[in-house]
Amino acid sequence: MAVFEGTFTQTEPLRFAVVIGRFNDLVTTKLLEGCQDCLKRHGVDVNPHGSQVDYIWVPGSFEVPVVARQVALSGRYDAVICLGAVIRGQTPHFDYVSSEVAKGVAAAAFQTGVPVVFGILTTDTMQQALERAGIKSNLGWEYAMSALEMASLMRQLRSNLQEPFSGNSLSPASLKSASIGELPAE
Ligand code: INI
Repeated sequence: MAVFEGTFTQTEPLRFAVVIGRFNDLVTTKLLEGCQDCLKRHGVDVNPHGSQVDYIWVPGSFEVPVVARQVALSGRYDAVICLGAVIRGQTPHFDYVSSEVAKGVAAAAFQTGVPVVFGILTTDTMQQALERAGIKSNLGWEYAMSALEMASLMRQLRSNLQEPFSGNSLSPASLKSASIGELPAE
């Protein structure tokens, strides 16, 4: 048997998409800076004109999941990092926005098989958001660490895990369309 764990080295082949909500950009630009700092210090070329990271801006956190899903489906990225800030004091529909975004980000990862990092700050006040985006610590750094780890882990799993039924070429797509009764015996 084996133990699989993501690493933070050998980042040269990794490709990331960062989806950023413009709403509360005082906070989200700081999260992005923390995220880029982390990626850069782990050897990733964060230049938007380079080959490793693409940046996609959307109006607000609510729009993040649909775009995260779309970029994940492209097959171009090892991980997608979602950045946003939903602040309770600013909206009566805080609970709707934050829960929809959380569900949407989780669904984007689950439906595509690509790690999608939940980097959406949900706080009661702007002060709390700023504290988490650079004043005390910068959670953008932690989100980038999760993306690096998951990107590396998924690559390892793809290259190490064997097809469940040797001799058969059952892809995840064919498994999805096959009924249980049609699966070959081991
Ligand atoms: N978007 C955020 O990212 N954070 C918020 O706190 C927020 N507030 O307060 O409403 C917010 N609203 C915009 C929302 O994300 C959508 O962009 C908008 O509803 C259009 O669909």
